[in-house]
Amino acid sequence: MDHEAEAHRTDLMTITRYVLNEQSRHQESRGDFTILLSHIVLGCKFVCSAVNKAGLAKLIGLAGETNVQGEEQKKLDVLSNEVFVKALISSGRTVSLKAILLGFVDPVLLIQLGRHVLIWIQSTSQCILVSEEDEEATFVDPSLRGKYCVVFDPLDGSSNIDCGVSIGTIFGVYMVKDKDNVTLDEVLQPGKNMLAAGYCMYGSSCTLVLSTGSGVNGFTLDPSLGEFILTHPDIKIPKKGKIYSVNEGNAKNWDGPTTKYVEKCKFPKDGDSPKSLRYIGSMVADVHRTLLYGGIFLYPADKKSPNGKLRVLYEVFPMSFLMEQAGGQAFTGKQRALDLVPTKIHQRSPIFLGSYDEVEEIKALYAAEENTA
Ligand code: AFP
Repeated sequence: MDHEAEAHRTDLMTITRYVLNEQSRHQESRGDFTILLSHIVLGCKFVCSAVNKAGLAKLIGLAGETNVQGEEQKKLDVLSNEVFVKALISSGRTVSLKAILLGFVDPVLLIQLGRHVLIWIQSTSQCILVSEEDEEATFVDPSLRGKYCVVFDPLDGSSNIDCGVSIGTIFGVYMVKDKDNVTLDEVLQPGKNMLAAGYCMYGSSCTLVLSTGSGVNGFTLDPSLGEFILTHPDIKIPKKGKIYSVNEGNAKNWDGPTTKYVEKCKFPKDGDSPKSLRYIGSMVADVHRTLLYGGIFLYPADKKSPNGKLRVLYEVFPMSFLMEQAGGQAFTGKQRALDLVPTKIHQRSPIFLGSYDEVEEIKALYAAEENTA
């Protein structure tokens, strides 16, 4: 890339311009997705700004603490949740939606629902909420239904907040099948039915990576403009990689194929060099590196957690969608991740995702184990 030329580029492709361009390719489109996305982007900008001043603004630490003025502190993940909930709500027809939504859910309760919140938001003012702690979905008035469902984790990797490590927001968007008959099944769909997915990483720069089903593009926030600018067009993951990324502290409880794969990364027998291990413990950051540099990210099942740790709807599916769109693969140990049909909104699944060839190796190890069983 010619960096000097880039620095003087005046024809800036902002994320909004990019999505509007995409929209113009679909004649039936009425701009609802663009509106929805602009609210997700706003949420990301707000969280980015809050993350950047977390220490200064006393946004780190436990929720429920009070500052010197006696005001209650909001922990960053609680604040992020609140911001996304409100940004998404306002992507509908704000006033009526708020009135209706608040009729169903007390706003304070809404903020306390926890970090993993699932939101359906329809551009014509319809909204259902489900939280990690609340197994039941909250449906808003059926007469106001629209067409999108958004699943998201507003601040993934939050155990890293207090030490300033990269964290992120993950989201996925579904289209409602039958807006006159909305049920939980709208999001209990295989990930391959997602319309769009992405993440925003709050790291040394703020990067939003998005796929609307035709490739993957990365946008970096220019703080002076307050705009996400296309900086990583048409991201393709390298076919092979030299990095593996896993919490090796769980190794004693892994199954055979995972153990064999990691052993091979460290002690290759085919004359290859050993792979490097990189593990941040923040899925957005680990997946972002994997997408750009190649390699594999794994959070396998183990004896203590037979379904792994990561949540299907708002961690596994969006990241698997992006990987496939970038030319990589995502596998659960049993099947293509995006073919999985979740039966619960907070379901977990083991996941192996990354470069095509690396995931092929894992698939072969699981197939071999199945054949010997
Ligand atoms: P936290 O949000 O609790 O920090 O968990 C982050 C996460 O869901 C995901 O972002 C990481 O990849 C994974 O968990 C890390 O899990 P381990 O700490 O068990 O390695």
